[in-house]
Amino acid sequence: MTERTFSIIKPDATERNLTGKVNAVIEDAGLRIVAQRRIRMTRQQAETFYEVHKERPFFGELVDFMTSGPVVVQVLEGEGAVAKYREVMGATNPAQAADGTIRKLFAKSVGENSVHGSDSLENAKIEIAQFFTDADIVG
Ligand code: DAT
Ligand code: MG
Repeated sequence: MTERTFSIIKPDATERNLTGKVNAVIEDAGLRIVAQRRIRMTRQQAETFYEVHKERPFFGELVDFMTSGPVVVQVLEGEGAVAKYREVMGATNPAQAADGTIRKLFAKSVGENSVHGSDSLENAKIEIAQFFTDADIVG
C-alpha cells in the first residue's frame, strides 16, 4: 500500500550540511520526498511533538537538542513508507544501526541521531498534520 510518513532531518545533520546526503539515501531507497521545509522548531512545537516521551529522563535534553538549530521537516511517500523509512533510518542508537542506514552513516549518538521517522501509520498522520497542510504536499 502506498503510504506517507513523516521525517525530520535533525540539527546534528543540518549543522554538518548533510541534508542532501540524507535525502540521497531516502531517494535511493525508493521513497519520494513529497513535501519539505527547513524550519527552526519552537520549544512548544518540540514539546508537543515529543509529548509521548515527556516522562523520560532525556526529555529536556531532547527538546533542547531539537530546538538547537535548523531542522528539515519532510513527508515521504512510497510503498509501505512507514516501515521502509524506519529500516532506512536504522536503530535509535547508531552503535546498533545496520550498515548503510542513515543513523549508521551519519548519527553522532543516541541523542543526536540525525533523523526522525514516524513509528506507525496513525502517528505519521498526526505528525504530518503538525507541520503540513494538504496543499503543501505534492505527490
Ligand atoms: P526513535 O527516534 O528511533 O523513534 P524513540 O522514539 O525511542 O526513538 O526516541 C525518540 C528520540 O529520543 C530519539 O530519536 C533520540 C532520543 N532518545 C531516545 N532514547 C534516548 C536515550 N536513552 N538517551 C538520549 N536520548 C534518547
Ligand atoms: Mg520514536
